[in-house]
Amino acid sequence: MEKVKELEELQDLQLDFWRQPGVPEIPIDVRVPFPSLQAVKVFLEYNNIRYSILIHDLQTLVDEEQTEMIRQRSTPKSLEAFNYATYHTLNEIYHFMDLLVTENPNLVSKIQIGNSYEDRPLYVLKFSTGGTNRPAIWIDTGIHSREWITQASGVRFAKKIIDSYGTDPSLTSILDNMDIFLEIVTNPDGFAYTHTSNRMWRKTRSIKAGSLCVGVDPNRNWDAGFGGAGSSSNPCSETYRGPYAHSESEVKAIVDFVKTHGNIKAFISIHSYSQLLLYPYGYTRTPAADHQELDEIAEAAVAALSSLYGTSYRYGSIITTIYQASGGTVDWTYNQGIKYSFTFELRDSGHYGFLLPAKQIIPTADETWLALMTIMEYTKDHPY
Ligand code: 0X9
Ligand code: ZN
Repeated sequence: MEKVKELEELQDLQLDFWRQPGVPEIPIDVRVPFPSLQAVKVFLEYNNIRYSILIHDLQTLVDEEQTEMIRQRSTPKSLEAFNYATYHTLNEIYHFMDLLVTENPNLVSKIQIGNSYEDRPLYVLKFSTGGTNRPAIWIDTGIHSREWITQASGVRFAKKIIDSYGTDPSLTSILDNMDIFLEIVTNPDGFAYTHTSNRMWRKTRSIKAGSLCVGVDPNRNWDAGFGGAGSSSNPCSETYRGPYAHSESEVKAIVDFVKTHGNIKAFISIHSYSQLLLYPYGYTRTPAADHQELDEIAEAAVAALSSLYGTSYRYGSIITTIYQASGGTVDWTYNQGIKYSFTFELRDSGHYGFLLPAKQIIPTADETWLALMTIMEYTKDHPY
């Protein structure tokens, strides 16, 4: 573990840590550019570090994913014709949102909470059956742009909400008492870039004076232990925290929204991969005041998730379950008083990683939905 951290510091090898060094239960996954391959092998063997190769040729997988997306592409004129079993571009997801709103005007509306660094609109779907400023649940997907299974699942969640209202008593009761806000493409600049230029782009696309490197890790940019261990001050790092807390407009838009709304009771931020359900804290080992309760909810949510296809999830606080991460989303929301703050790492557990085959979109979203329902139902039944 300590040794691998040395590898991380060797910037000229251009390594991309898909999974950072952390707890011993979770392996470290790293993407190695071809020219660095020999050096990395020598390093691992010299230090007696065991390793195996998960993906021999990443470009082949990326190319296959692209071919399949193009083959499945269509411009649906109604939600009925929308294909949930393929990955979509930014514009296709924007189109989906418009169909959803047009066909369900009494249940869902689209609000804009700000603009991205490159001036794309930051859209949030608001599911509401009325009332004013009802207690609310927030769900975001895609804050890390390369985690495509999350935006694809977000699309599916939106459809689930619409289909479940009036048919599923539990979701119906939730929406009769609370609003749900869903931001599907939380990092649109990064997402567009994963489609046009670099499938493995994680960060925002903001430009820093004095550095050639682009982007900030939007899951290190929040004002919760900002600047602490488990985040980087180096603009070239994949975990670069940014020049100051909330420097990224994509983050600031959510911060402003949460503060202005003032009545958000559950906040769920969705990432991939590793199959985890996590709660605060990530920046400190001090347990959250509600640790016990959050742990019980997580246990129940993970059980519900597994009930569908047997997918196994681990759960716990961020710092004890994966690694220390400072400036993360849900640490900030928790410190703002949103007790039910959770973050997911969806499928898989390290076979395809970020390149999860499109065949797994529907099963992943559907099992995750059961965990979301558990958290939302609990939130509704435990007002605070
Ligand atoms: O390092 C991260 O930001 C998260 N892992 S990821 O591979 N999605 O980048 C883990 C940090 C804390 N966990 C979450 N907020 N999900
Ligand atoms: Zn992530």
